[in-house]
Amino acid sequence: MEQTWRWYGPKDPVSLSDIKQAGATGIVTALHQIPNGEVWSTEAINERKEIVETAGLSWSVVESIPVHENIKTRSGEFEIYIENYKKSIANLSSCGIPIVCYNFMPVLDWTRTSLDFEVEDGSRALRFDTTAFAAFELYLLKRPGVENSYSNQQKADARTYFDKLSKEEKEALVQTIIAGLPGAEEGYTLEQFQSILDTYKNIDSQTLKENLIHFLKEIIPIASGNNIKMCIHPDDPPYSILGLPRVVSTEEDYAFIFEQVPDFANGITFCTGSLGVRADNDLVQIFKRFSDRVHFLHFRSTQRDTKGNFHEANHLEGDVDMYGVVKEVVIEERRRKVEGRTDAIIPMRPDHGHQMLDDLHKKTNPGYSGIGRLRGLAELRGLEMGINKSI
Ligand code: DNO
Repeated sequence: MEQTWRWYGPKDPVSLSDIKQAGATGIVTALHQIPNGEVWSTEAINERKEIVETAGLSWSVVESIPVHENIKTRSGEFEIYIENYKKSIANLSSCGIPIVCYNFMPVLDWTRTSLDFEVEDGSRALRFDTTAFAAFELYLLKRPGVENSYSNQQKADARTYFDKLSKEEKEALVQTIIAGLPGAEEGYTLEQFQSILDTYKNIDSQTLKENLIHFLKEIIPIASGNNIKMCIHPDDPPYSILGLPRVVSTEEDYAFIFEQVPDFANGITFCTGSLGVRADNDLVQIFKRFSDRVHFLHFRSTQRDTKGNFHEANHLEGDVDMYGVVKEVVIEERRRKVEGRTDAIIPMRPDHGHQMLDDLHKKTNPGYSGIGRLRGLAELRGLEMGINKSI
């Protein structure tokens, strides 16, 4: 695996020099300063590339070129945004950046209800709590139709939870959910949030799937012709929230996407933490079935219960069979080497990490503090070496 690290650009409190000391060689970054939907110019791409290369690192993966909401809903200026997306892909190709990660989650990118859940060892993790989320929708957002999304018991639990929250805690819950986690690009007020949810009123999962396939049919030939590998990130969490459809959560979802658009430029960001939240996702099986198309790896683990609640576990703990997945990666990389493929080494980044040690006293990007990810990378690197030497 190529050891990579997500970097949010020059304002990231974790510097390129820190990343080098963590032992990563590749950078995963995006031009967050460019508004969603606009073209990434070669000047802007080269400027970022030079910063990365001056530090002795290489820009391995773009995460992400965000997909404009109009493309997901196939409304407004979606045709222009698709053309702009194509131009960005061609520009990245001309600058020699080979892989582009993106997602197709409606309205919100990844979502949590708490950014500082204390785990047993005293470090802090990201958590998604379904009762807290229900309280947000029912009593703060007051989403029309929300009553149909929850049972009476769930509503009662959410009420009890909500009644105990202070004003500050309510505000923090709203901010955590809608103000945008790092990399999500968009942040909203409650009013804006409801009005953008309304744009999905007539979009069920069948329609969202069609919109995704339409986007891919436009984009993938351009990526393929430019030697760019596109890799879709799974939904996080991998089930419906806010009454919105989700179309990239399961093995069947992937099978459908690749059946519709078979080109190998149409690939996967294999995110163990997101996929691992569903007990019915067999990660080793999903990896084996689509291994050829895995262009990028996000490795982290989650600890779930039977109600959809989860928090982020240490990288080698929790519900993810990390040994099983890394073993399949090693096998896949060997297979690609034998075939002479130039993409035999798959970029992997340690995804998220607990806030711990000195980072507990710093202002960090939630999930993206330095030390927790350093621990994750070190463990994953050791796991890979052990597997490599023993099979
Ligand atoms: C969270 C990330 C997501 C992911 C995007 C991909 O930490 O994994 O923000 O980058 O969904 O487009």
